Amino acid sequence: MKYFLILLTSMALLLPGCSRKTTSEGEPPLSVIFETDLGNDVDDALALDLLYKYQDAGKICLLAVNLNKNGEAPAEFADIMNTWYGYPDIPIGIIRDGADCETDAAVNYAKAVVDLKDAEGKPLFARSHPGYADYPEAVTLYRKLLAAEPDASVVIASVGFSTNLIRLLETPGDAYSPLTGKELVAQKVKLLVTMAGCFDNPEVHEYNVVKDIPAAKVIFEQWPTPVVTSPYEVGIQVKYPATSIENDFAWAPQHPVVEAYKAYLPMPYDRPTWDPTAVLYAVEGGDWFTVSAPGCIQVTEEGSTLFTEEEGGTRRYLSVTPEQAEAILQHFLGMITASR
Ligand SMILES: [Ca+2]
Repeated sequence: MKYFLILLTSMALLLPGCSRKTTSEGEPPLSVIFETDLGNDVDDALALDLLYKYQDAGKICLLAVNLNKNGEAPAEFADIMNTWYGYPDIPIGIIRDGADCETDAAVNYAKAVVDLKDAEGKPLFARSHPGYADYPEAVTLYRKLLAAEPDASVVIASVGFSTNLIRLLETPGDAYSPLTGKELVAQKVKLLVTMAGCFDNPEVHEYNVVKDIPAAKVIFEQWPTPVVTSPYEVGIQVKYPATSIENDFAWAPQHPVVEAYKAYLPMPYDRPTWDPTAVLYAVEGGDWFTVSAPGCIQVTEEGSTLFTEEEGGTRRYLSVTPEQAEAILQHFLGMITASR
């Protein structure tokens, strides 16, 4: 038994990016996988900042940053972020032939930050990873990581398109697990939290849904675990203030999140927290929000998301009152302004 415990401890030390120490409440940290389209809207970068701060606090173990936006820059930006925040070993998974979104933003801020140079012409921000060719496909990384986790333990926070997730469901058994992707998800994933959809206006076709409607349809209708989504109307009510981006990171001469903000839109601007609200629910649960009754969610051909209350349903969506929106904003300010 003693030998077994030593072996387990050694294995824990070898796990990437996270000490697996218990929280102050004696609970193991929550295992989280971040599924993101870094480089489109800048709120992905803010959501990632939040995740590192949850990891600093011992609340989560960030198992991976998986990208559903094509290209080298999002991966290199994620590597810059991992390195900046002191977690250079958190794995990064990439996508090939993902959703076409290259011209959606005026500027790919991930590329803008990656291209920044110092006065000597060297890359402004440090990297840890040797290069793009060595990144695993996100789907492969999911299988590897999920197979190694306890049953019903992993929370996926998905704040981009659902392409990787549908591809994961469709995978056959492999060297990591004999289970199909759908079986593996059903066994290992506790909860999928998405930033997706709009429930107070069916005429709004939310971006993360629209960019891959077939994938979103399968995820909302067939994903084999509970799904909770933070829709368009939540994040837009909690706007992260430009004053915080301009002032609270001033301790660093250059900060990758601030540089991302500067590249994305002309400063100063407040930005909705679509993705940070999904991360908040993924880590802290529903106390900050109004959580719908259980039900089902259908995705139309045009990209509307339609909720129907249903006893025993496994889909829920979030909403916020003005008071809840203000409380969430103050909570974000408290966390994000920590000097990192
Ligand atoms: Ca996003």
